[in-house]
Formats: sequence, structure tokens, C-alpha cells
Amino acid sequence: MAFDTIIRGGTVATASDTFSCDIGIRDGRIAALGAALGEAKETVDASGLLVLPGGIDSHVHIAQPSGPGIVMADDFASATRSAAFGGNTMVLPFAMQQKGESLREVVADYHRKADGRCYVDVSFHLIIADASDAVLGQELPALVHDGYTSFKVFMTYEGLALSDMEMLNVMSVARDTGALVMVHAENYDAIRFLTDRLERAGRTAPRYHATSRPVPVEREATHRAISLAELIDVPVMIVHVSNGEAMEEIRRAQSRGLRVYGETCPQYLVLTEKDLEGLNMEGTKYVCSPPPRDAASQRACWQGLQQGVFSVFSSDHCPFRYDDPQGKLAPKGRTSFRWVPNGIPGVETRLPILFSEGVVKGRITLNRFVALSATNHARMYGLYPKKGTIAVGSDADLAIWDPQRKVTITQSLMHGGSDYTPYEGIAVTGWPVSTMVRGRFVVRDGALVGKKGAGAYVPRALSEMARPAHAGGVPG
Ligand code: DUC
Ligand code: ZN
Ligand code: ZN
Repeated sequence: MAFDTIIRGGTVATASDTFSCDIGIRDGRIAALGAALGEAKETVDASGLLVLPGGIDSHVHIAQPSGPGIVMADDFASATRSAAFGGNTMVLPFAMQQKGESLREVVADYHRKADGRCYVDVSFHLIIADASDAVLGQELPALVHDGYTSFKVFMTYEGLALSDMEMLNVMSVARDTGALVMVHAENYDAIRFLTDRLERAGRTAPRYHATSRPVPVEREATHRAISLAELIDVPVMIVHVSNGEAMEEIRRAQSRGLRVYGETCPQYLVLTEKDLEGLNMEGTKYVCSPPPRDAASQRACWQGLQQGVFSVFSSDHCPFRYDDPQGKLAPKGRTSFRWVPNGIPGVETRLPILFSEGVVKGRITLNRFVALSATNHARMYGLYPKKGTIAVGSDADLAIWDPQRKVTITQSLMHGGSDYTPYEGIAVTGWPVSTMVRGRFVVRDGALVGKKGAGAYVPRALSEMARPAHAGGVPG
């Protein structure tokens, strides 16, 4: 038998082309693309459906320590199951260091949490909270060498925020090792100043979370992160960009030839700060940072996606349960927005929202959708062409979409550990009906058929974007 599986009759799309062809799969990889491929142990009829590279969500938080008494809603099993139902075949969570911890031990701990529990493939970014000489001089270079080729730094958050000096030191390690630095760009002191002032005025409701982190807080930090990266001559990814002013900082850097990349997320396309105004504590369901903003910011984020300022679209999945004293309704969180855990679930809804609001409404092409949802993530984070495309030799990581299916997003359709979706009631057209990882279905016709533990850890090469040949070149 020539193939294990043939997917027949679908419309296949990559980041560059859309074409009708059958896909022959052998030993977990794409072995042939064409017509009349012959015999296979199994044939899957995809007529009337789209066959796309499985989504790669390169910004998710799973089972991350979140402060005293707070528990994240997803472990690796529930997060990767939810990811698979959302058309994803790989996620990149963070292995988060806390002050004083050995990075090596942190990474080993995340492997223990993930091993044998994943439904889709995973790889880890690092979060550097303790930029000590031992971490930067020894552990970090060795980990980059071992395939942990990207790390995130924070310019805000108690216990995580790095000073400019520390950022420069971390960026120097990235420069020496070829790693990619991801930056959470918000000005910590400005947020603390505004938060104190709001609290003194009795403005503690969830909606003041947005007031405490206005656009200039993000724009300034974005500009500063870019300037620091320019000094070191190192590529950076500005993650979860929420508005036009920060986006314009990135565009300006790109037009000056700097290797500065941008990411935005669904919450900045379809939510606004008005969502934080819900009655009682309902607004906590939308507390994330940066906060959702306004209609003009949404339009700017679409422009960023259309014009290539943003090369990746991720969820920033960071789920907490709502009706739970270990989640959004933690006792301390009820006293002030300052203590509400930051983050919202989104790994399952990222792609249907982008498909419906983007492709179906004519804002982006199907090929741009593939680039933003899969291919550029693989290129950015050292996974291409094993992951992120449909090509002979690539892993058979595929999502089969019904482009006509109309669904109203609601919590009862979700498969993660949270008890709400911030996208409740949003009507979408287009839905991922089946997801296949390395030639095996995880979700088939809307039902879970994959095994827990079938998802594998994938070590990564250096980012293509961190190589000198890419100076000034932003993936389209
Ligand atoms: N902000 C982050 O920086 N990370 C996770 C969630 C959030 O809202
Ligand atoms: Zn962040
Ligand atoms: Zn995040």
C-alpha cells in the first residue's frame, strides 16, 4: 500500500497558493500531493472542505503558577484538547521562571507537566524573570543550544518586570546565541502610578483595569523595547499588540530596516474596553493585558494584519475560571482590579474568529489566514518546514475546515478547562471539523478520537528571522 491515508477532493491552501489536490500521507508525513495518488489504507473524503496547515498557536500559557490561591484553568491535557478542537496541531506555551529558580529546573518541571498529557504537539518558549549572571551566562545559552530558541521578557508585572539594564543583558545573550526575544511591552511604573491613583479614588471595579493601562503605557514600552533591541542589533517580537500607536512604532522600525516583528490576538479584534464594564464582577472575564481597547484600535490591528506589520496571530490563551475562588472571583480580586488574574481563554476560538472576521468578511485572503495562523509561526520559531505548511516531507499536521458552517460561539461548545468564553455569542462562518497531527486524527468530524499523550514535544531550530539574511525582511 503506497500510503497510510489519502485525503481526497479537498481544496488545499498554503501561505502562497490555493489548489485542488489529494494529499498522500505515509509515516506521519506528507508523501505526495497530486491527483489519482492510488491506494491507501484509508481514504478521507474532503470534498467541499478546505484542507489547511494545522494552526500553530505560538503564544499560550498552560499550568503556569499565577500567584497565591490562583490556579490556571487548563493543564496540558485540557489546553491541548481545546487547541485541537480549534484547528490547531501545535501550541507553544511558556516555561516560566520565577525569581531565584534555575531555568533548567523550570524547563524540566514543565516537561513533567506536559509529558504524556498532550493531544497536539508542543514546544516551549522560556520566560526570563531572573536575569542573574548564572542564568544568562550558563543556563540560557545551553538551553538555546538544546532547542529552546525563544524567550519572553516582561516590562511589567510584580516579580517579572526586568529593568532596561536587564533587558539589554538578556538581548545580548539572544544576539550571541541567535535566539528570538519576545517582549511584553507595558510601562510598569506608569501602571503602578495609575493603579494607586485609581484605588485612592475608589475606582476599583474591573473596568478600571483598562484605565490603569492606557495606550501610552503600551506605546512607550514598545518604543523602548525596539530602541533597546536596536542598540544590541537583535531581532524582537512585540507580542499581543492592542492598538494603532504601538503598531505604528513597529511599522516605523520595520521601515527603518530593523528586525522587529509584531503579534496581535483575537481580543484586540473583537473585544473592547466596554466589555470590562459588565455588571457585578462580570467584567473580570475580560481582564487581560494589554486590555482590549476601542473600535479604532480594532481597525488598526486589522491593518497590521493586512499590511504585514504583524506576522503572527496568536491567542495569548491564559485561562482562569470565572465562577471560582481560585480564578477570576478570587477573594482579593473582589477588592480591586489590581488583584484580578490577568488572562482569558482563547486557544479554541482564535482561528474561527480570524477565519470568519478575516477571510469570510473579505479583510484577508485565505493564504494570508494560513500565514498568520500557521506558516509564519513555524518560520518565526524555528519549526519550518517540518511544521506550518503543506509540502512533501512536512509533518502531516492538517486542519479540515467546513468554510460554510455557521456557529455561534458559546461555552457549551468549548473543550478546555475554563467555565466561560469571552467570545460568547459571536456568530462565525467557517469551522474546523477535523484536526490531524502527524497523520493521525485528534478530532474527527467534531469528535475527539486522539489519545492523550500522542502529542509530542518538538525541539526547535533557531528562528529564520534571527538569521542575518533576514535583516529587514518581514515575512508577508
Ligand atoms: N497578559 C499576559 O501578559 N500574559 C497572560 C495573560 C495576560 O493577560
Ligand atoms: Zn504578555
Ligand atoms: Zn501572554
